[in-house]
Amino acid sequence: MDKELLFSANGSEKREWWKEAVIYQIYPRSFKDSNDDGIGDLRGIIEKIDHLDYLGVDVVWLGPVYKSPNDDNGYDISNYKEIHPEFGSMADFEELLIKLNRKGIKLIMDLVVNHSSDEHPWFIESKKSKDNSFRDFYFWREGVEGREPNNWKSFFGGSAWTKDEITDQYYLHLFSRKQPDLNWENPKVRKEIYQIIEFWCEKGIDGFRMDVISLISKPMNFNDSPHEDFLDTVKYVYANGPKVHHYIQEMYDKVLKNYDIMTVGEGPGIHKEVGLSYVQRDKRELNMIFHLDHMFLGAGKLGRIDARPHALIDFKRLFSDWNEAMGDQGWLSIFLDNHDFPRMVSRFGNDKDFRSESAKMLAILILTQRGTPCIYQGSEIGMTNMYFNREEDFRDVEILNFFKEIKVQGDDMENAMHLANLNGRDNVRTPMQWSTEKQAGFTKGQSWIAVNPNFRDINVASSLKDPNSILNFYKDILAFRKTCPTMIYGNFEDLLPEDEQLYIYRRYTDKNEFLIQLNFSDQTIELDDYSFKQNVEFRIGNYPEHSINHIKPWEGRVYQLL
Ligand code: TEU
Ligand code: CA
Repeated sequence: MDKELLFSANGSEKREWWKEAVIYQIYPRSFKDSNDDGIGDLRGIIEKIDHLDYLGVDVVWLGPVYKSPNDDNGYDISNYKEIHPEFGSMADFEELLIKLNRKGIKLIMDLVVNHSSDEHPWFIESKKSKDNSFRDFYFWREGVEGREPNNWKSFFGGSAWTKDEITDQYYLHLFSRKQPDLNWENPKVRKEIYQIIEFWCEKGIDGFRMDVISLISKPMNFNDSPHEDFLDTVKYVYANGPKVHHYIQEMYDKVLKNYDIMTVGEGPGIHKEVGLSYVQRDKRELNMIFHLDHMFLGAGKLGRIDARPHALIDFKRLFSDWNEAMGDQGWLSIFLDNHDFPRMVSRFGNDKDFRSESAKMLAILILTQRGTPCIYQGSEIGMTNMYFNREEDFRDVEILNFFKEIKVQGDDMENAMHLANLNGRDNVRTPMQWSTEKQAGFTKGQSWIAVNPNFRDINVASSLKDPNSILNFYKDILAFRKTCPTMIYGNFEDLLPEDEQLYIYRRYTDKNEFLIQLNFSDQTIELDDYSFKQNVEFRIGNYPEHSINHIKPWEGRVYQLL
């Protein structure tokens, strides 16, 4: 069938390459080490382009590779136009881009401009004096009665303000104290940032994942947050600020509109009432957003670090609500893990008794929902969370600060370790597991972070040899999605919203209809109540056999209605 015709779906929707693409997220530090210093790098990624090509992904989201003191592993940038020597050179970057493009794979970069590193020259200047020309590149405020300017808390624990002795004022950092927030109110800051965007677009990259873009506009009165719950403070004080859309539209007008690029905003605090405002078609802002509502499901009073199990009904309702919020005007990227959240098969599947089945079933979910799927490195082989036995094995600033707070408060360190292992970010930063060689073939040096000992059973090399591996299932379902415009442009409807174990939904246009059935339980479930009467054709599933009268534990399947 003619590609144009194939993808016109129900004809009303304009085709967009970034809607049809599947993104693969690389956390460069943990992907592949080429020079045996124990740290992943650009040449390591070049070595593994064939893996990406085999899988059939269309876009690589490359995590930050800029100069950085690595307080937050590259999300604290000290030079936006220089490649960190740990990752290689600008020539390595340009070679990676060319070689990806030769395989028809695009590359988007991580744009981290809500904050810089405190080692960025801008901040080094800014802190020197109150009348320094870079002073208002950041937010500096007087303390109040010897205390911080307000009650804002950092995502990484403690106050969001740190006092600097040189000028005896506090500066704002919503993340670590080494990540001072940039003052977007200052047109000079915005001008510098648009220039950085242009610099990378001129290199030929294909877009940006915009880090915490929802936080760039602060309420300039800096009043105390009235919210007890930190996540409410994020939603209603830090995020969706008064000028956030003005800034993004200016960014679009000044630079984004000049390139055929993909822009995906990461949006802590973006809730479904405001989601469309960032991505509305023809609104000169972003193509799509990663909302985080499902990732914060079950978050306790300490935020997501003490997330409790959540009900499938709540998970399903979120997907339906967000589909409704986007309608045919907006667009999402669909994901179930990334470098900030536990491994998807551990969090949403059953990584003990049904690891392979549930990993494949979750792949069906992210590849049949309405939105641009994003696969995080290692999910394609069903990598799992890891248990770190010792405090010193953790690497993530968020966790290390959490442990410090627990100790200061004299709280239960054992429980803190349990929570860190359950919900911490180090889980998803263990090295990509390439083979059964030492350190999973990631490095011949000493890896910067422990390798998951289950690499002997879970690795790319073994997966390639197994036609029923998770990897080969991802390859198959990615290929299926490419032949199926309804999975991209079709409408979505949850057919069983109140069921506690089953997720059954349809994707449809005026020409085609697909039924997706997912069993989020360890039980086989009879389907006589839900079995459909129409004739159906089985398209893909994660078990060798299937029956329309029952669905097995963690079974997922896609039928086309005839
Ligand atoms: O994460 C910001 C964000 O969405 C947080 O909620 C995130 O989940 C983090 O774990 C705090 O709980 C982005 C990046 O993805 C993250 O890696 C960075 O640490 C952070 O911004 C600061 O740049
Ligand atoms: Ca290296």
